[in-house]
Amino acid sequence: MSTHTQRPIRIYGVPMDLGQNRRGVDMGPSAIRYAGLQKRLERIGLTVHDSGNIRVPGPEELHDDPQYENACNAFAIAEVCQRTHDAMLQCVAADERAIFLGGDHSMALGTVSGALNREGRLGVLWIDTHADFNTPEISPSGNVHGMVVAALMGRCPPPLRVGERLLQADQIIMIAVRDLDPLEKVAIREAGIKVLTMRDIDENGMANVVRAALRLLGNVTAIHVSFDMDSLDPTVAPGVGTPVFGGLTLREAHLIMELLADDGRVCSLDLVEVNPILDERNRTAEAAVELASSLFGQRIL
Ligand SMILES: [Mn+2]
Repeated sequence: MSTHTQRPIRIYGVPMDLGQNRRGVDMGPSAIRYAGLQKRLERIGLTVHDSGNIRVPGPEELHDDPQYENACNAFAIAEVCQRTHDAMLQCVAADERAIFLGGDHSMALGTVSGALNREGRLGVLWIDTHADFNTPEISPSGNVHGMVVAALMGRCPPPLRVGERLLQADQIIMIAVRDLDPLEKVAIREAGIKVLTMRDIDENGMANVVRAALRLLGNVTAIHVSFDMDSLDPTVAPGVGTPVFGGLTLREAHLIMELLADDGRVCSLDLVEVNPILDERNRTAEAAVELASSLFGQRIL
């Protein structure tokens, strides 16, 4: 097996804001590129290609679109996610690693469903304040970015199915969760998904939490990291649509990435929910770039 760490990296933007109701997150890919993502990765010796953005319609174009009850823009989101899925399949076919820049988290329906086609068995690390495990039946908001994991497991109605493979409960570990809706909490317990919460991090320390996650994913050959920037505390990442205090410090987030880099199995990364309108001088996008460079091999010493 050629080591993961020498394979080139392909970047795509998914400027989608259809999965939630605050404007601005569609500018996330520009903000992260402006913060110097490609240069930072090249500086650590990586070959990086940027393929530009996946085509995403603006909400203004969707006035006449059919709507699914309590899953806003489900049809349009699914179309974008199908294109995102196809882009990920190309990365898989070329044996490239991939970074997808959001956009809101609903785009992960495309990235993860595509990554499930990697050779061997895929594991997913979902690093997020929220579990994104609602379904249209139980979602308080109807926002699809809060349903992605349920959709990936085949628990959402047909518009929210992309690709042929479903994610299994033992293929995903959630880290840094601290804000669940009441019925979502019940659903996630019943589904048997392993959730490593902020309390686990407080009690055991981040290094032990990440090592536990990697042990639980011991039988996977490739790992997709879905990093929601709202997992960071709003004092370090203010530019997100749903800030919740009590989040990760920048160092805790770096440590996740550094330990994953040492592990060597990471094949793809989502960086989602950067909202430049709500940000302060692009610091959330800059944090995203720093974290990506740690994940792909930047070392302090
Ligand atoms: Mn999320």
